[in-house]
Amino acid sequence: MSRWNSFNRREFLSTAFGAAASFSIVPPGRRLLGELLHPQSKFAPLQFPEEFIWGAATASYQIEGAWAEDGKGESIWDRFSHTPGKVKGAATGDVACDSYHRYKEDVALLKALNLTSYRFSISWPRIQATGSGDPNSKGLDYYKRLADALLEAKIRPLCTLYHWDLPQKLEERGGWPNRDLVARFTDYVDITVRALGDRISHWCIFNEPWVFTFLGYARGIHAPSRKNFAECMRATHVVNIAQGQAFRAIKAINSKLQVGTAFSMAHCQPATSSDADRQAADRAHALGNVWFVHPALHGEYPKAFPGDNPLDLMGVKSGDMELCRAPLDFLGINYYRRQLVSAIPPGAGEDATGVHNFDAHDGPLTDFAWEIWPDGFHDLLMRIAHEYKTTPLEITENGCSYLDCPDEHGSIPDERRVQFMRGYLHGLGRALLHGANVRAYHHWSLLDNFEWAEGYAQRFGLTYVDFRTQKRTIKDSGHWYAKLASTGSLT
Ligand code: IFM
Repeated sequence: MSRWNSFNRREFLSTAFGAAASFSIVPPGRRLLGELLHPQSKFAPLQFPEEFIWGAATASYQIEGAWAEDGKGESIWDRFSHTPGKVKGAATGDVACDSYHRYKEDVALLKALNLTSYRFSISWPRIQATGSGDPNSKGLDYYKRLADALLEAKIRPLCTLYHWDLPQKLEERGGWPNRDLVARFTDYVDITVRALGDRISHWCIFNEPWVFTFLGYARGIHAPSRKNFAECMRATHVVNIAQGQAFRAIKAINSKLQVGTAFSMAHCQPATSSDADRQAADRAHALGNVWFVHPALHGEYPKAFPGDNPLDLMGVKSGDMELCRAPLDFLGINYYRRQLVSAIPPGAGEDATGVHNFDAHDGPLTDFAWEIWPDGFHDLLMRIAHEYKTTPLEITENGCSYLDCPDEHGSIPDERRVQFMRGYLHGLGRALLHGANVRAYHHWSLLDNFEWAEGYAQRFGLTYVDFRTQKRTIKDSGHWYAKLASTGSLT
């Protein structure tokens, strides 16, 4: 077991009051705590706890490239991006940031940024080209080398087992709506964790299960590009069972391994104060935020439909909910957006929830037109901390896309990203003060990279990547974040 075990066992912010107590305030004119909690003072300097973990995140398909190298099979994202018309600018992840070959350079970047955690993902078709059968040792060796380089640099590897690159062959056998995927996925997880569990102690089973089921199977704007609500709902149930079974498979290998999932979450705010909109916002929270949390922690689906949840449509069988149960060691939260929610008459498809939710646009917008509203982050964290009291939280992603380029000196002055981070980290800091048990923050992303259907048209990196030369340059925001990571002082 790696040296990170002692790190894991540290008492971070074990209770709500402990969190507040260990969270000290830089004395700007010796303000009182009450004064700091006052909304007027929310941008006062804050000191994060010494043990707080600062990190950055990426994902295999978005950075690795080497799409057909060393025995890697085709994934649904290879197929999607190679299909004309699916991705902006006909972009693909064939090369992306070429991190498969440049991972040492990327670990050096993390080190230069003073980060102590790196969230990355494993490409399933690198380990099993067709999604089943014997492992590809070259694929496993790549991730061993990456994990070793991180440990050498004293950076905690936080590894996601599935960040959307399903082996294409499994999609051809029905994809996530097919219950057979549970056994296939559990087998892949077992192989991978047996090979890497001596080096990697922290695991995320899935990245954003809502996103890959709904955008992939209901809306068709992500791979595998299907548009069928019933299939999507079945996929959500299969993913929930797979999460439970993968959790047990990992714990059977080593019960000390720390296992969670990175869930996409938005702050769901009723569009008006009417009862109908409030109830709709609760349903949006149930389906969009905790549809994959509640079955794991409580063995049941949260109420997301005006009538009963459509368990038959989802293919729920007797005994399934016990399979979904998994006492996750932490909840990963990927937070980007606030949504306004209003009630509509329930219809078919996604409308069956009787919810109309849309991105709020009251605050300033990033270059991706996503609203900047740090209070939403604070409020969502407080809600999750309240609803799932005892489970520690890690921010597994948060970030923004700005298209700033190198200036005449070769620097990337991305002041807007600095302001974004300052705002969101204040929101996070206030959540800690208010008792939320959050122990880590990972910025999305370490590098500008392949942004799914947007191709390379969005830049989320702390590091600028020139995709013609693969030259990496730390942006001004990266330098700012490096200082925060080394001091814990948010000024
Ligand atoms: O790039 C994605 C990532 O893969 C999952 N979370 C959101 C990011 C920004 O869209």
